[in-house]
Amino acid sequence: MAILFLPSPRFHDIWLFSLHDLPPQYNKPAMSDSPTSPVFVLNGPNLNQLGTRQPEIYGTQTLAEIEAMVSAQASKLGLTVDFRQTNHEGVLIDWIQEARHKACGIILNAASLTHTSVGLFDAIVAAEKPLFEVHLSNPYAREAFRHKSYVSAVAKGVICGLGPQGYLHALDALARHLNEKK
Ligand code: DHK
Repeated sequence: MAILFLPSPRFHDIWLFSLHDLPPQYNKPAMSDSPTSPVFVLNGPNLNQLGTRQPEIYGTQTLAEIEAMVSAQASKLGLTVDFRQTNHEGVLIDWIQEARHKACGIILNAASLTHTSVGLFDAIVAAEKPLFEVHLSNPYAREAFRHKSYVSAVAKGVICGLGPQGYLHALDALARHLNEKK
């Protein structure tokens, strides 16, 4: 069992804890340093409807098909992916917090939350992970409210308007970034 020493408020004392007794901020192993940590590929609201949702804008591929493409590309690059979708802002923020400890990097299509969520911005900053922003469509060629992104300011790179291929480009860019850091 792992043991951690922490200084007590009575500074000359030392408290002994089992790691299992500690609050979560102390007992998270640095799994994300491991080369086997997955890339978190996170998808926001309404992307579960890909395939039938406005195909003239988002294409005809389903999210499951995109996941299969991304997983295949990841294994060519020697990476694994944890691919997820949620319609809920808080869940997306929870996943970005989780990525801090469990992922080697993040690919994020926050969908509509891209344009509204300061919470997402704060979570990305706190996660301290390389993050690539993806959009299937090109938001800059659409309504003005899509021209602002809270994600871009804290992303390593942004890929938009290339459809599902954008996820693959993001994965390539992340792999290159991780290799450069080695
Ligand atoms: C997806 C959405 O759902 C929109 O809200 C964004 C993004 C664009 C995309 O193109 O993938 O504005």
